Parts: sequence; structure tokens; C-alpha cells
Amino acid sequence: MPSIPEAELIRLQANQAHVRNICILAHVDHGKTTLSDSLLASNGIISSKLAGKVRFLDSRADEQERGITMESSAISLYFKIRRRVAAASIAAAANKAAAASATAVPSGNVTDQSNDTTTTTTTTTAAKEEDSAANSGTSTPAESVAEEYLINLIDSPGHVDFSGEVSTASRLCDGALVLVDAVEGVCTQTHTVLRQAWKESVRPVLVINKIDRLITELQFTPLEAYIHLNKILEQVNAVMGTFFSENVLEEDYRKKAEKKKDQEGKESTTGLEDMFSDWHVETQDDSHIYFHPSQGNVIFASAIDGWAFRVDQFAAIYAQKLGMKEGVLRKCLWGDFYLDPKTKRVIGYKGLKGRALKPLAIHLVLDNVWKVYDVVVCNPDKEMTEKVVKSLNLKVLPRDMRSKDTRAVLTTIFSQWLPLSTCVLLAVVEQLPSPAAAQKIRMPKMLHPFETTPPEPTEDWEKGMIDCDPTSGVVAYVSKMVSVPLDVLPKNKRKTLSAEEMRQRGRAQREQMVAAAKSAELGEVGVHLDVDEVVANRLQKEAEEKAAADELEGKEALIGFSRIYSGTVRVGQKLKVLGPKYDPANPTQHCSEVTVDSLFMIMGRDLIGLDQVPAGNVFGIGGLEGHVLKYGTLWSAEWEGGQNLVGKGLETAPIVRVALEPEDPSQMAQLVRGLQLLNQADPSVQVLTQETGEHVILTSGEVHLQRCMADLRERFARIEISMSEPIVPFRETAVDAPAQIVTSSAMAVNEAQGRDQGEKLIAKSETGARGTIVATTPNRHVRFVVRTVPIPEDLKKYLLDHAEQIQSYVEDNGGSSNTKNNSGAAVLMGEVETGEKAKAQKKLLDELTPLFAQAGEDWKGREKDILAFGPRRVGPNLLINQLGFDFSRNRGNNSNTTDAEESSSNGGITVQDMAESIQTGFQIATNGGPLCSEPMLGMAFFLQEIEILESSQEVGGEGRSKMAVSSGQVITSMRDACRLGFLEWSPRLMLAMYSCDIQTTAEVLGKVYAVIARRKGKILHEEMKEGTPFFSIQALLPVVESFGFSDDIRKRTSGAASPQLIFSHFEVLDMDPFWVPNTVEELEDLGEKADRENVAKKYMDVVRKRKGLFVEQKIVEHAEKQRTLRKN
Ligand SMILES: Nc1nc2c(ncn2[C@@H]2O[C@H](COP(=O)(O)OP(=O)(O)OP(=O)(O)O)[C@@H](O)[C@H]2O)c(=O)[nH]1
Ligand SMILES: [Mg+2]
Repeated sequence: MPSIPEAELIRLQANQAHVRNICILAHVDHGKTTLSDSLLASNGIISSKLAGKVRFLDSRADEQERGITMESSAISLYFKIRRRVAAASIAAAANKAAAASATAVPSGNVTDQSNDTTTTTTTTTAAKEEDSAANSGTSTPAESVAEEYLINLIDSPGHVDFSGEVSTASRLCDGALVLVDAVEGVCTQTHTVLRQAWKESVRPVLVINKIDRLITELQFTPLEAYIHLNKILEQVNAVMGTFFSENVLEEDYRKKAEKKKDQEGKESTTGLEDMFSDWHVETQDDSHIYFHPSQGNVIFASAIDGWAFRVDQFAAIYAQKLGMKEGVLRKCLWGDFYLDPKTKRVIGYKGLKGRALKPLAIHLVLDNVWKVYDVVVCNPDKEMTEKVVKSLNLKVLPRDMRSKDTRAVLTTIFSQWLPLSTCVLLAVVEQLPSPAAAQKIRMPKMLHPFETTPPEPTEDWEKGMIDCDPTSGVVAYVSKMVSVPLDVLPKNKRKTLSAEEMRQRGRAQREQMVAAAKSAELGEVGVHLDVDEVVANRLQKEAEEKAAADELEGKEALIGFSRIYSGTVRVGQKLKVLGPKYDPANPTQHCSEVTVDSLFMIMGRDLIGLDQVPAGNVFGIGGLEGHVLKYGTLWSAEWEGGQNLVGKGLETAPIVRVALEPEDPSQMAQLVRGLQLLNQADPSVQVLTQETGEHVILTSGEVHLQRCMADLRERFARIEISMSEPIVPFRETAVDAPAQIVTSSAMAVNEAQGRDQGEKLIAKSETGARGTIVATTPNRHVRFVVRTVPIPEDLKKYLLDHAEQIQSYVEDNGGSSNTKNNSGAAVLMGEVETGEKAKAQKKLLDELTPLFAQAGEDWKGREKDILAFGPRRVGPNLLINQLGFDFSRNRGNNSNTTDAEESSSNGGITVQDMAESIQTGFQIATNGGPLCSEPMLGMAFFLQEIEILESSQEVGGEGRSKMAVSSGQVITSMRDACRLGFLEWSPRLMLAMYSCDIQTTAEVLGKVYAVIARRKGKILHEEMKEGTPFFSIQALLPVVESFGFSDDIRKRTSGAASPQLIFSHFEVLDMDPFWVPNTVEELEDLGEKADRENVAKKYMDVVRKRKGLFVEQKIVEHAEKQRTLRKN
């Protein structure tokens, strides 16, 4: 099949109604890349024989090796349909969709169950005819019209480590093909991608792939398969249903809140109405969101065998044969509809009257597909195969039929009967919206995410975006920066000469030589080229080309992967770039100007240079390097202001952290440059430089880490890099368990023990409750009492679950409170502000109140006294003011000082001056606990007393300078007091846990369990997938134990199971890291150290060692001299 000329594709970009931007989304390994192969083959990009085998879009070596996609790739495809317009009824053209599906029918059916040989010849135009591009030369019926489409396709990775790429892809697209493996059904990532599509208002088409597995692997009968497929449809629709109801409830809540607000203004009187309206959730029509074969939004496919169909294709064949209207039959082809053999009419379930008839879907659709598999693969029978081929009206070359490879025969038959690309591309064209249609719905949602009914657009840019207007100003969104080798750029590409060009070149050269020879013969003077010179010239030219190419080799350029919503972007145009933090209220910040350097159409690894791109297309843009880090918005330079289009994706939290250094220390600069490039090119990696100067990258999982390392080594830094062991985060917490005998190691660990001349400055309070610590600064100016308490479960859960809310609240408040009181404190101290912030604060307080009340007497009502969250001002630990007076205000701000306060403020330093230091101490302590300097989780610190001791009551300059010293000392004292208080309880380590989903067969179940158990995982749930021999297991696995887990499981089960690991939460390891055997039995059983038993200690020591903290270790274990017992 000839490949499509670039000019065709470029021409189509401008024809908005005929452009589709789509992505393929699915769980890992459900066949996305395999499916895209067939689509590429239809454009002649790869040979159709190789489709389904090469996985062309997995162009990286590691992708091919591992068999999973790691980076999304884009490609633009051309698709041409010939629609038959019946000469008599041009009106049919109005009903385009119906006409289209009428033409897109397969050329026949296989067998009719009632008599084995019937074929239909009703549909004369073979699928080939509408097949993309294939038939530019074929003669067409006079009534047919050709329609051409440009389909910008993005293949996304399904592995959970790369879910960031899914958000990128869905942001750029208007429609999605959501694949589901017919055997595995709905998996975790299927759920995630459906949610992402829903959130972005991307319209999905469901593709149930790998149907061949039901036939050859599970050996289902058509009936069993039908039931199974219905179950999958139900599962997917259930997922869609939950999104819908979430939306409805949310909207309802919002409406009610608005109504309530209105009524509050009007002094509501209608109590009864309120009562009822609470019960009333508006019913909304949700039929459009579900998948059903009769709606045309479900494709059944086998990507590997290259076929796919929608039931309406069969409706077109059978309509005439059964004497039914096609539209009617299409509605009955899936569901409880049967063909009455006597009356030849379609009847419903009721009409069955006890007869055992097959549903139409089996009778007319599945049986046919099964039949082909049966005669070709399951029970190969040459004769029958030929019969079937004949009955299908297909033309298969005898050579192909004789092939020993049954799969090849199958592919050949199907490629003519139910070609995958035609079916899928037709569904895309019919079911998924054009950019203009999609933007009408998507843009208002994107611009006003919190409003039920977005306001009418008023600004030019808003109108431009909603109308997808190519004549308006430019608005585009750059969703990621892709790194491409410089030699791929069109301007650098060595032009590959076509055969004709080469011939011409040769001819010219020969003529030159002849001319040279002639002129030499004639003894002409003047410009004189001899033969050698001509050859030398050519060689030199080639050498120059090669040198230029060599110079480019290995260099990378960054290209912005973008979607244009409005206007037309042109090379050389000036545009504004708005960074992700751009705020329209502050239009000069995070905004810079760029000149568009180049524009590209992305064709997998190849790029086609463009001069301009009109609204509604996905494209690549050069010249953003240094202006856009990972994503950003491009805005017409003529327009004032701008709008930030950066959305929130579903990136998995980066959890795996490694430190990197070059093997050769002199290559540090390359590493740093490489890391910069990596940081730009991959939205979900984080690159940091630690306080220690180490370069650290954070990735979302092991596979992601491996890809990043491969990228660094081979593309970005191009040096050898050594990598530390993965650094896994822990958390420290304490529980209310009986106090352990604090062992010597605990004491050693506790660097908090400040001793001064034999006197403890920071010590346990003799009288206070557990966890109470009295601390005095070393200069004895400040004394305070702080009590540490583990936060009760419910409250802790709330804090963890609402981290985002707390963060946005604290961030919002940070700025304003800093101006008011420079301590930045009083997070919830009832600062009355108006507007959104006050509302958010009130909401937070309202939600915290019952939780604090439940937590016990000490806690009741204290939610108003929260001084800070920690660590980093937002974490799940609390600093609570129990002093009884407002501690956070600056003196200047305080008009209503209390007695207690006055007594301690003697005109000199006041306790309030220490507020910031106390908080800093708290932040430091919660950021690094006493066990192994990892962040604390779920600890509360009640500040009970604070006083400035007599000796510091000096006024004037001296007092002030003392204050500076004191505040420094308060920080360390507070830090140490918090840590010591923490150790007063029973300290525990918390392990980061992955939730792990594994699909496996019953035979290897035992092995999977063994691997999980050995790695200290826990099985949460195990379920047999109904109707299949597959088990789905859910487990929790500590991240520290997870390295190599996937490989381990794959090896042990010979590839039958592959797990998906997603970071889930931190879990307490219920084991005291300081525990040592005490009783006689324990000592006997476990030995003196029992370090093998104490996993918590083992983890703690590893971290301490890494951080260079003290580790109690007996280095010499057996000090006796080695003796040789037997002497010769
Ligand atoms: N039996 C069968 N196998 C298939 C089919 N489609 C794909 N496969 C196989 O499934 C495996 C995964 O296919 P891919 O196309 O790489 O899957 P993917 O969804 O792109 O995977 P990721 O990109 O890693 O998420 C390959 O071994 C394919 O050969 C199908 O229709 N039938
Ligand atoms: Mg893939």
C-alpha cells in the first residue's frame, strides 16, 4: 500500500470538520500498540503483514525489549471513506451516519445457521472500497462521494508508572478508544483511564480486544462468549455510572448550597419545601454515557489477528436478507432478541415461549466469527476453509490459502472480511467529535471547572476557543516537552532521493563528464572540469553532508507537544508563553515571549515540517526551550492577559528516589545538563539536589526509574552514571503501647539528650502525663513545657485525606498572615477574612470540631488553637496551643493581652517573640523524627507552658541581642523536646506500601503467594474471575521490599502474572525498633541481639547508615582468637 503524501495530510489539517484527535487508552498490555499497528498499516507506514507484530509505535529499544509502552507517541493518519449516495434518494445523505455504516459493511457473511451455505450478495461494495487510501485508483460507482479525514492518534502507555502520560494524552484529544482485554476485563488502569477521560470530557469508544483469546485460549462457545462479553459491558457501564452519579450528586449539592444562600438572604419561611428538597435528587438522563453495541460505540476486536467489527456492519448484511429495516435490526442485534424460525420475525424474550433460541447476536454475529476460527485454526480443514472464503465472497490468493501458518491464513481472511482499520477509523469518524464540536463542550468546562452552567463567553479568546476559530488569536496548550534527536528534524534530515532523482543526478553527472571530456579533447580554454574533478566534487559534497550529520548525532532538541484551540500558529510568529503558575491577576509574572521557530506534524519518531497549524490540531512546536519547562499555555501576543490552561493530571506520587553520580567525577556537568533535559522531557519525574549536594531523581516506580536511567545514559547525558540503592521513604509515628524498657540504643539514638553540667535541660516531666517534656534553653532564658500525644485514628485519617485542602488553605493564608504577623502562625486562629478563604477556613474548622471532640477531653475545642501543621507547614502533625492565651500574635498586634501574657512580658522580650522559633523547632522535629530522621506522621504537640526566665528581663539593645540567641536556642530545644516526647511513647516505623493488583491463573497462584509472602506482603482480597480460569489478587506490599518484585513474579510464574504497583499509603510496622529480647525464653530463642527478628530495627539502621547517623553495632562479634581444634 503506498504511503500517503505529506501534502495530503497537511491540506486536511485546515478542514476542521474532517479532523479527529484521539488517543488510545487502556490497562497495561490490553493491546493498544498492537491495535495502532493495523491503523498504521492502512496508511502504508508499515506492511500489513507485519501489523500486530512489530508494535511500530514502541520505537524505543527498551519498549520493544520489555514489550510495554513507556512513552506516548503520536501519529497522523489519513482515512478516506466512499459514501454511497443512492441516486434516487439524495435525502439519505442527510442521514449521514446511517449511510456511512451502510457502506462500511463487510462483503458478506460466513454461514447462515439454518442452512450452511447461504451467502448474501446484497452488499456489493466490499469493505476494501472504503478502506483508507487503498483504493485511490479504483473505479467508483457514480453515486459515491469520497470523504477524507485526518486522524491525529496518540498511543499512550498503560503501565501505572506512566499514568502521567495518560493525562497528557487525554488533555490533547477529543475522543478516546478505550481498550479492554476480553479475558481480563476491567482492570485498575481501565478504571483510571475512564475516569481521566470523563474528567477531561473526552468521548470514549469502547474496544473489547483480544476476542480471539476467548475462542482459542478459553475455548468458549459463542453463547459463553456472549454472556462473558455482556458481563464486561456491564462492568464498564457500572464504572461510567459511578462517574455520572458522582457528578449529579455534586451538582445537586452545589445547587442546594446556592439555593440555601439565596434563601438566607430572603429569610426563608418555607421549611416544608426545604425538607422535601433535601430528599430530591434531580433525575437526569444518563443513557448517552453508556456503551452498547447497538449505539455503535462498542467495537469487538482482535488486534493481533487484525479484525474488528461493530454489530451494525452485520445489520447491513442481514437487513435485506431478513426483510427488515436496517435501523431496526441494528437495535436488535445485541440483547434479548431472537429470530423466530417460523415467522422469520425478530421477537423479544417474551415471544420465546420456552423455546431455546439463540439471541441474534450469537446467531448472526458471533457464530460466524467462531466458524472462521474453527475451520482455520482450531480444527484446520482446507476444504471447509475454502468453502467459507467462497461464501464470504472474498478473493484470497491460492498461495495465501496454502500457507502452513494458520494464523497467516486467518489474518488474510479477516483483513478482507472485517478489516480492523476500517472498522476502527470509521467508528472514530462517526462516534467521536470533530475539534469544533468537542471544543464547544470541553472549553467551557476547562475554563470554568467549578460552574454548573458556564457563563456565556464574552472575551475574544473565549469565543475563539469555544468556536475553534482558526481566524482568531492563538491559544494553544503545550502538554509536554518531547526530546527528539536533532537529526530527525526535517531541516537536518539528509534528503533521501527518490529513484527518479537519483537517476537524474547520475544523468547530470554523466553529461558533465562527457562535456568535460569533450572540451578537453577540443582543447578549449576557460572553465575546465576534468573527470577526476567531477568525481572529487561529488565525494567532497558527500563528506560534507556526512560531517554535518555526524555533528548532529546524539544531540537532542526539545519539541512542545501541543494542541491548538484557537487561531492559526505560524512559523516566525511571536507568542506569549504562560507558565503553569501564571495567574491572570498578576499578568507579568510567569509569562515570557517566544518566536515560533518551527512547527511539525508528529509521525511517530518522524517529524514533518509545517508552515502553519490551524485551530483544532495536535502538533509539535520548536523554539520553546528555556521558556516552557514541562507544560504551559501559548497565547496570542496581541491579547492582553491570558488564561492558564494547565490542568491537574493523575500523576502517581513519585515514590522511588535514587541518588545519581557520574562514574567519572569530571563529567558532573554533563550529568547536570542531562538531568535538566530529563526534567523537561518527562512530566512525572522530579529532579532535586539535596542539601548534601547529591543529585536525586524521584520516579513513580521501578519501570519508570529504569526508563529514566536509560534516557539519561543514552540520550540526555550520554555518560556512565552510577545509581545509589533506591531510597525509600519511611514515616515515624508513636503508638500508645506499654512503655518498653528504653534500651541503651534508644538512648544513643536519642540525640535529643542535651546535657549540661550534669543537669538535664530537656527532660521528662516528673508530674505531667506521658509524653510531657520540660525544656530550658542552654542559656536558661526560656523554659517551656510541651506534651507529645499520638493523634487519634479518625483525626489522623482526616488530616491525611484532606492534605490537599489543608495545603491550599495554608498556602492561601501564608501570604496574608505573613503580612499581618510575621510569625506566619495562627493557621486556624480565627483570623476573620472575607471571601473564599474565610469559607475554606470555616469549613475546615467545622469538619475538625467533631473530630477533636471525639478525640478526648484534652482535645475538645482545641481545633481553634492549632498553631501549625507540620512538616513543611502542611503535614499530618499538629502543634497546638494549650497556653490559654493567644500565642501567635506579635506584640504590636496585641491589644487584648491576658494576665498570663503580661506577667511574662516585661517590656523586654515576650513569649510571643519565641512563637516563630517554637514553630520552626516543631517543623524541624516533624520533618525528621528521632528514629532515623524521617518525617513524623500523626503526632500532636501541645504547648503547655512557656516563660521567659528572670535573667533575661533586660531592656534595650542587649535584651534584643539576647533574644536573637534565645530564639536560636529555642528552635533546637523545641526540636529536641518534640523528639524526646515522641520517644516517651512507643515509637514505630511506618512503611510506604504499594497496593498491588495481580491477574493470574490458578496453576501459578501458589507461586504468586509465595513471592508475596517472602516480600512481607499481605493478601487483601482474592477473587476468581467468573467464567475464566483467572484469579485477581489484591495485595499490599512494602515499597522497600518491592524492588525486583515484578521480575521475580514474572520469572516464577513463567510470565503468567504481572503485577501493577501503585503507591497506596503508609502503614505502621507494629514492631518496636528498639525491642531486644529480655525474658529468658526470648533470649534463648532469639539470642542476645535478635536482629534477624527485628525488621523495624533493620530498616531503621539501613536508613541511619545511609544518612550517616549513629548506628549501634557490634562490629567485632566474636572476639576469641580463632583456634584450630585439631592439630596435626
Ligand atoms: N491474543 C491476542 N493477543 C493480543 C491482542 N492484541 C495484543 N495482544 C498481545 O498483547 C500483548 C500486549 O500488547 P501491546 O500492544 O504491547 O499492549 P499495550 O496495551 O500497548 O501495552 P502497554 O503499552 O505496555 O500498556 C502483546 O504480546 C500482544 O501480542 C489480541 O487481539 N489477541
Ligand atoms: Mg503499548
